[in-house]
Amino acid sequence: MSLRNYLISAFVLCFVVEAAWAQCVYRQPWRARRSSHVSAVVQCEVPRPMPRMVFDDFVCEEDGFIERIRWWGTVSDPEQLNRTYVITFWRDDQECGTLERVYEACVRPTARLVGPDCTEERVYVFSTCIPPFLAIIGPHWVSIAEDDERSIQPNEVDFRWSGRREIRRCPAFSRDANGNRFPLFDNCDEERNDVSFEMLLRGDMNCDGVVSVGDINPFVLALTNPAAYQAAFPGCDIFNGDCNCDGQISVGDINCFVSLVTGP
Ligand SMILES: [Ca+2]
Ligand SMILES: [Ca+2]
Ligand SMILES: [Ca+2]
Ligand SMILES: [Ca+2]
Repeated sequence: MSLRNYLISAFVLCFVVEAAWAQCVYRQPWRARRSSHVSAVVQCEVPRPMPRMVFDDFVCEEDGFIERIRWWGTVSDPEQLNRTYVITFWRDDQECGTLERVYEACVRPTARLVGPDCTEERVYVFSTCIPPFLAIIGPHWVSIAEDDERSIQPNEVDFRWSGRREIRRCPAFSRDANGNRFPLFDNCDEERNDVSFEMLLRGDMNCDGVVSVGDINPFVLALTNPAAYQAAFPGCDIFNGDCNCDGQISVGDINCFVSLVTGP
């Protein structure tokens, strides 16, 4: 039996139910050429800005888990790509600012080159699973920052988060260790930026916002021919298929993917 037929029969055999675990999906992907913004913290265990930490807002349309994130940025050296990054979520204050931190995870993402920005820096897209965060419906804030202590150059900037237009809801900003807040101005046109990131739906291989039988063929393609998958679904993250979160798309993801498609 071919892999595709196996997946379809597994799907058909299971009773199709709505997945019990709703997920919060939010898309604010990089669009070419905006410059990037320093975002670093002292270390995972001390998530204090060093020297600046960037925040942007996002909205969950319903209560749901966030289990996979991707973001775009530049690095001082390719060695920095897979170093540790700190993801934090913050409560929204209803006035385009943050209240307290409600989540923190230290992750080592996968990264892939996507192209130059307006300053000719190389922009990479980073992707990683995170321990699930249950986000309630409504606005939240996210910060993604370099873990400076584990970076390739402690006390130096090694990561910048790529800017993005149009600004959605509230403008992104950065904060220093004293709590001072700064707007993000693009280096090229001096206009304000948001930053580039997405909260992704695990198992959604065709990026239509749901996990369904329609994801089976794209999953098989991702597994067997990643380049063809990227060409067919240029706006999608192939790592949505990394169901077991080991940083690779492989046969080890099949059972997990089937359980996502067929529900609990
Ligand atoms: Ca550093
Ligand atoms: Ca925003
Ligand atoms: Ca889908
Ligand atoms: Ca995997």
